Amino acid sequence: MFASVSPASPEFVADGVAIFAQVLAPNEITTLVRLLPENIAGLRNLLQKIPVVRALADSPQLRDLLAKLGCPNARPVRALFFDKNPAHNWKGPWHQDLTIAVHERHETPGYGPWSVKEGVSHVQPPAALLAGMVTLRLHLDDCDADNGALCVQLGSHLHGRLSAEAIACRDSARKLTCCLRAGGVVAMRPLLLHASSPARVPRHRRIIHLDYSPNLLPPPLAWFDGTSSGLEIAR
Ligand SMILES: O=C(O)CCC(=O)C(=O)O
Repeated sequence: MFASVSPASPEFVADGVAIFAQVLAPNEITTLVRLLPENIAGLRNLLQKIPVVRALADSPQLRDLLAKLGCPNARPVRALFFDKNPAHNWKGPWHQDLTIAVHERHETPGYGPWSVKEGVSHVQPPAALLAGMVTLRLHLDDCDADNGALCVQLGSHLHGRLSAEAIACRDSARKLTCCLRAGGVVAMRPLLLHASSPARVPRHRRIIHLDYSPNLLPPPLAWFDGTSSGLEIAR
């Protein structure tokens, strides 16, 4: 069930994160900003709601990044929008991204617990599936340590799924604060521990978060990925 992968850069393999500058052009950022709601903390299911995001997720520029990361066959499986702004200046504690969106709930060994978010079934898959996934975070605004940049614990993705106790013990790990200009992209493994603080100087910090996987789910489970059945990513 798990696809074979090409070699990624040694830094991405070891750290679980890589930063790319100037991936989106200013006109692409303007288009995306116009399509996104103005004053919310976040939005789910962008692959289904915003066709421009669906097209961008499979665009040559993002496919090129995925190839550099050693994931040339990964397909978009989920898209989220995060914004910190003066009305929604939130923080995220240290965590790993453990949940995927699926077309329909089917009890499957190794998959659980289940939840429903905005009417869509979500589940925690086996850590091996998460380990093969990659997330691209597309930055629509400049982001520095003052406006709630994401902080990651380098190499933490190599330890699999971590318990709450293990996460609490890891605070001395090597960290990176992901500061970058609008148009840049942070690539990371979902199992990488990450957190972010409220902005000290609140202003927009808009990010489109795209999850990719090279793998199919065990049938009848299928990704909720904006295709009719989720099975199309097998091509
Ligand atoms: O964008 C952030 O600051 C945190 C996002 C987050 O919690 C996540 O990707 O799981």
